Amino acid sequence: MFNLKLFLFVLVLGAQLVAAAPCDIYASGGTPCVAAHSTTRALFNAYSGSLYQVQRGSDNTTTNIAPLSAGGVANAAAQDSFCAGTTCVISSIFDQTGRSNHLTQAPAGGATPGAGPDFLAAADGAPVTLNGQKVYGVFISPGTGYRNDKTNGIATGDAAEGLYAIFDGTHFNGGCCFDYGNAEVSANDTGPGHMEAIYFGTARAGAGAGSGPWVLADLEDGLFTGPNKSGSTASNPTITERFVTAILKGEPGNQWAIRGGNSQSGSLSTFYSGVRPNGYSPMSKEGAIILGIGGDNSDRSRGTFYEGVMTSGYPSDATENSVQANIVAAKYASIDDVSFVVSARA
Ligand SMILES: *[C@@H]1O[C@H](CO)[C@@H](O)[C@H](O)[C@H]1NC(C)=O
Ligand SMILES: *[C@@H]1O[C@H](CO)[C@@H](O)[C@H](O)[C@H]1NC(C)=O
Ligand SMILES: CC(=O)N[C@H]1CO[C@H](CO)[C@@H](O)[C@@H]1O
Repeated sequence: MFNLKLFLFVLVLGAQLVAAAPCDIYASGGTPCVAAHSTTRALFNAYSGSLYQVQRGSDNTTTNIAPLSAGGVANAAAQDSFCAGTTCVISSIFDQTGRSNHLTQAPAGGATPGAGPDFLAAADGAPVTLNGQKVYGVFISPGTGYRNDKTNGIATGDAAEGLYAIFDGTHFNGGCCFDYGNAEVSANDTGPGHMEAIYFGTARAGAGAGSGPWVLADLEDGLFTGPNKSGSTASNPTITERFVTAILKGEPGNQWAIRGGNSQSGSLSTFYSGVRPNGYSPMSKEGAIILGIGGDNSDRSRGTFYEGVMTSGYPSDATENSVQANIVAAKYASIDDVSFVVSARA
């Protein structure tokens, strides 16, 4: 008798054996990663360098956390050991592309004049599992932020780029702005079109359907679901998943898109694809990278980041769909689900 379950299992196993990591997939699609950030896993199959750095409170020393093997998940045990009996913060999130687009403590900006730099995330703030192995995400509470104002290869002006990020769909607020992506190099608001970053939360401007949270686009001077800033957008749903894959991309010719899906299963949906808001084409992207803050260092938001990339070129939907398949196969799960994961593997 034909065993459907066995057949699907072998199919999935086969897919995993040949599956490339997200940045291998983007490269195959002709839209290579120019920044790749994750505290949970390598985003290239061949990557075995440092993923992130932690600094401990007892003596202010640092250590770098690498994958357990090339292309693998982070060695969280190394963090636990280094941080035992003291506190630790995530001091750097390294760029895996070799372009040194690392994220470090964000300086004060136009929204926080005279303030010191932002806080760093508690290193143990967002434990989850990847295929049953514990790893840590980046837990952003208000006042926390990361930035790089001197990047290499990130889109500027109207140049094409794509982004994805995985967030905790249950950790958010309505403060501005839990973002990941392209922002001003001055940490000041320099006007419409100077940002192209993924936003996640319930800030009302440009809200989607329901009460949120939503995957929105922070294009500066507005969070957008599509061409318009205000009003509810039926195609941009309230996110209810524990892990959300959020996608934003833009290219010359007045074209951009927002997509999203459940990082644990299923495929991506396109929430918007079409023209830019009035006044946003051509774009004036500046090429800095932010995480957890707005382009002017607005830092009143909360959220959790697990991994994300920025590409050169406008990725095809098919490329992004393959990345989503890789994300699902990576098996993100909340720590509450660990007993399930372990027993399922036994
Ligand atoms: C760690 O660095 C901070 C900030 O520079 C300083 O205030 C603190 O005294 C240092 N702690 C130790 C144990 O060196
Ligand atoms: C940001 O704007 C403030 C206030 O306008 C200004 O003083 C500061 O020089 C600007 N910073 C940069 C890096 O341009
Ligand atoms: C209601 C509203 O403002 N709709 C506008 C949304 O954006 C498109 C494209 O710019 C306009 O044509 C609509 O009028």
